[in-house]
Amino acid sequence: MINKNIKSSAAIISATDLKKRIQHHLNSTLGDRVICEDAYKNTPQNKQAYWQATSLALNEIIIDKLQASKVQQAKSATKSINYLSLEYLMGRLLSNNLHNLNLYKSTEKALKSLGFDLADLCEEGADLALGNGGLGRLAACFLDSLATLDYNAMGYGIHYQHGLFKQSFKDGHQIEQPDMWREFGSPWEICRPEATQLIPVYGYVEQQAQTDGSLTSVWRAGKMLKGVPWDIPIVGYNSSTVNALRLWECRADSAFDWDTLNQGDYLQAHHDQVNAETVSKVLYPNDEHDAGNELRFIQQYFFCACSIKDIISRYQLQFGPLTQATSRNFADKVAIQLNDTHPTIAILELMRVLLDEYDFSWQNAWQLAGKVFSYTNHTLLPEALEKWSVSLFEHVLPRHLTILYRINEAFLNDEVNAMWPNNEAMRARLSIIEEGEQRKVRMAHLCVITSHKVNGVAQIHSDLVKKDLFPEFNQLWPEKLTNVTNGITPRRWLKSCNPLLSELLSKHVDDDWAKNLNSLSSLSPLADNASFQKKFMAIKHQNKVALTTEIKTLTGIDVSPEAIFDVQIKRLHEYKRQHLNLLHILALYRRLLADPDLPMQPRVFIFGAKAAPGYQLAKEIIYATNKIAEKINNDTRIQDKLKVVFLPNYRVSLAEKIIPAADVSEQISTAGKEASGTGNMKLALNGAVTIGTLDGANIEIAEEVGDDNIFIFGLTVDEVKALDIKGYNPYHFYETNNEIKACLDWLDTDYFTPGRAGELSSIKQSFLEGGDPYKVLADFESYSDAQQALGVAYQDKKRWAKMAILNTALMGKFNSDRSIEDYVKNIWFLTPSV
Ligand code: CBF
Repeated sequence: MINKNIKSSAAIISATDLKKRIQHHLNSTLGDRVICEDAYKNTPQNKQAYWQATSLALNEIIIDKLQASKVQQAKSATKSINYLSLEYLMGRLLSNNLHNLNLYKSTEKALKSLGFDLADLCEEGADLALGNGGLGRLAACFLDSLATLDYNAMGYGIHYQHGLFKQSFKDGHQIEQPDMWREFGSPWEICRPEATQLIPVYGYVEQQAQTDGSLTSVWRAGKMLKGVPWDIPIVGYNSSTVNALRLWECRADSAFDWDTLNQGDYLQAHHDQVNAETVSKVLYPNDEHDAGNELRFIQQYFFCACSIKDIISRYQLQFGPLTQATSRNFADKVAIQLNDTHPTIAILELMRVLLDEYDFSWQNAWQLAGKVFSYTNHTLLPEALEKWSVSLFEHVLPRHLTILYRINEAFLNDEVNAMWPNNEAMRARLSIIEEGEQRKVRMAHLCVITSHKVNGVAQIHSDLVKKDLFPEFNQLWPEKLTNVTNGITPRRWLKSCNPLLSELLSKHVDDDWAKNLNSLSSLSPLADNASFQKKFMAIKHQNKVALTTEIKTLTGIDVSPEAIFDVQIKRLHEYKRQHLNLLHILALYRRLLADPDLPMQPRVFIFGAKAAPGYQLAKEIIYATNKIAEKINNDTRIQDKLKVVFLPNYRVSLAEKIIPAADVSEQISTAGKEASGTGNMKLALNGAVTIGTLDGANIEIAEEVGDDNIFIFGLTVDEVKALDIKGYNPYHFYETNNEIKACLDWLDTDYFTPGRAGELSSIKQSFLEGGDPYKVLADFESYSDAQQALGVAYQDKKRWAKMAILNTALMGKFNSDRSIEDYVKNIWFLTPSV
């Protein structure tokens, strides 16, 4: 009864054919790299070669589909969405692509006949970790959905030589090492030298007199960069479409300065090239804004400029010259989404190109920009809202700055003045330029002023964007600010990462749930069914056993699959409050030491998180967690009732192993701080029960699964605000709650760091002297109570199974296909090209 609708490649590509293709790549493309004798079969070298050959064989099939999609998209002349994002957290591609093409089974068979296990080979691929966290992973899920739904889409980003750093622990401390995802190339990429772009930068602006007496600004650039595109095919699930993610690599315009080389100065001759290459060298390992960093600013400009030129040339190739007369058609055929403010310069670049290279009038250029651009806001945190100094703009992009000034002038004089006549305070508040000792450009203001739509990423977040972040803009343009709740692709986050559960679901759901995730709701009546509960929980148990082995391999720690697997996996940040979790672990440990027979279900607390290298307190929280884990895990007095595991190098592929095995999902940010979260959706979809605050998408998850199937605790957004207004005093909790006091004081001792008292004190200080900006102490008691209730619920096997099943069954809303359809209907106005 399952997957009746799959229109797959499997029908045309058999295991025998795949085997031939794999062998061909082993023998010719890879230059016969394999050692055939049986004794060498499973060496790392051979496994790498087989992984590569399998990926190459698959990519060949994918590229055929990519070409066919291009033809189809041209034929249907559909509007395209161009997604501009500085980050794409793609993870590994082999398993996902095989699932999306419905070729997993036949490839498994082909490899088996060659003596290899496909699941094992999938482990060989490096993660494409070209992003930091939620924002980059969201972009990856959206690309999957766009191709699945047959929309004409292109993702644009940077071809970083090094993605997000690799994390290891040395004596508990985070160590960062460079990520080498494509040291020897990647089988998924296609270089497109024919689409190379030249990008001017630096220099000065000259006023040139025209024959009619007017003055025109002419940019005399100081340097040229070369953008070389690499395409990664994006395969739709059970669809005919393969789109591309186009990543720009930066090179020097000319490889050598031959004059200098001839004079014998070899190093100087390489100088320009090295400079240019640094632009796409490394992803900035920070969720937040790197203010004042020229290289980051050039990264943003470089990829925006390459992408805008590429969008225009792709348009012209298909629809003919772009002129003022055809500009309406351009707006009908092209939409550009700005993923956060990182690609804001694309607005200025489009304006510049239209004005300076296509002879558009100001009015026409501005109108066109408004029609094509829309912007997604992903955070309210002030430190993450980008502001670049005017002097940096002037130095790097002098022509763009003149355009920006003109946009601002028109906005203030026409729109602001019409609504708030002669109101200087309002002009200052809404201006794109922030005045002060150092004048700054507010990138978000430029985005909001230009875009026809601005969206937040969960209902509460979008409401706060309207109410707190941009209330005046909302007053000016009440239709502009809107919501699109985030989503996740069920292909990667269930079908591919949890094969056992997928199989069970497919047996009971009369539809292709990996596409129509809402159809899982038909499982709801089975939530009480004893036999279904047994099967569902047996799979959870099997996944936990598998994770147990992984934990042992990665950390040497033994954990029992009978314990509750309680998971917090996300970037390390104070607002996400990994330290609230840690404080509760300390409290549990104390309670167990006081009464080793305390009746409680054994718990394994599992963390995965990278801290930005410059974020000291985040790194100290990692260190403290590791040190506390060491002590707890080796304390025989507590009879293995408590274990703490910090898995190193958290990334997409590790998430794919943790999520299917999780019982509990920790979503414990301070209310109002997490815009949406998407890990919450992935974990719930795989049957983990959430313990969380009324923040971000947790609120919508609670609405879907019902109050009985989630553990909500803590202050609400309004209560957090009220506390701030009243004046929050963390000492009150320290002084009145004995458990909090004892746990915090423990951090000052050398109990967890023998002979080195005080090493963990900074966390306590952040709560007390630091003012506890994220209200950890205020929420502790309520969190601890919710944890207690959760522990009790887990012991009731039937109750827990029901909760877990309902979480899986009721996640339909969080399919990223639904998010994409929301964008399509309200923002992009696309039609499918098939
Ligand atoms: O919208 C996707 C995600 O973006 C962030 O990660 C971000 O970088 N601003 C937010 O922190 C998440 O809440 C959000 O889910």
